[in-house]
Amino acid sequence: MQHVITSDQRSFYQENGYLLISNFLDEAETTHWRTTVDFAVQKQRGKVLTGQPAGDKPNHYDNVFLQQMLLSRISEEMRNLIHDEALAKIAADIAAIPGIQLWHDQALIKEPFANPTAFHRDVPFWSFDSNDAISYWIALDDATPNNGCLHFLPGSHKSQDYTQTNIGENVGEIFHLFPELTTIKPQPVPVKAGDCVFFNGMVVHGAGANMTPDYRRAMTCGLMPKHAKFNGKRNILSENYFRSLTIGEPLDNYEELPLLYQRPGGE
Ligand SMILES: O=C(O)CCC(=O)C(=O)O
Ligand SMILES: [Fe+2]
Repeated sequence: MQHVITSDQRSFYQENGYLLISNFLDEAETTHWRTTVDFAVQKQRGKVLTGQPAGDKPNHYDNVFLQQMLLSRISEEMRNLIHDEALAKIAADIAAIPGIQLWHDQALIKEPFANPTAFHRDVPFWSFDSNDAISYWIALDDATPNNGCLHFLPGSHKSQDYTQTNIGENVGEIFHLFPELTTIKPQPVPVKAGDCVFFNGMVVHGAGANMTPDYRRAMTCGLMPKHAKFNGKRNILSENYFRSLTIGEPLDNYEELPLLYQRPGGE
């Protein structure tokens, strides 16, 4: 795993809201991540991936990708990968924040001929408002504009409008709520398996359709700046924890939202 982040990379991230690190994982690590994700996905779904094309499910969203969430809670191997302090430190270095808690992990698998992922921001779905959340998206297969690589709107992470938009049937829905975004040229980010894209939770991003008969697999994690404040949304919080919270309270329950990295000397 590539550990060293240069100041140029940090500046690119701060300016654009995303950063591609090519060859983030070496070949053996990539194989290990892919095997671990496949295994955990099968365990959670109770069945193997059969190569069946998308388009057979009644709900549009279910034909965008198979979304297998919180795999680190059901697989020890997955937990070891996701809870790796070195990985969380890289994210903290890129985002320039002192501490990181795990918001969620998820495998996002575009099945053959899957629908596109509509442009959206992630943070508006989550239980805190912040411009410092960072996600990583590790490619387990090569991804290109042909099979649904990510596309970003550079600079769109600087907004503090946390209004939620759908990941629905219309790729461009968000542009109707935020017409100013139409002036930004979307940037496709093709990747090889083992590459990693780090991106700000407020950057607008989406992915194209999978126009191929193969899977496009990725493992992603949403990371929360340590002790971000509860905004009243439930999202992935357990019902008990959700009910115990008042708006504005720091999300400091490490059983629900594990502390992955804390900079030495940070409070
Ligand atoms: O993989 C995709 O199609 C979308 C990824 C995404 O929206 C995310 O990881 O937040
Ligand atoms: Fe997203």
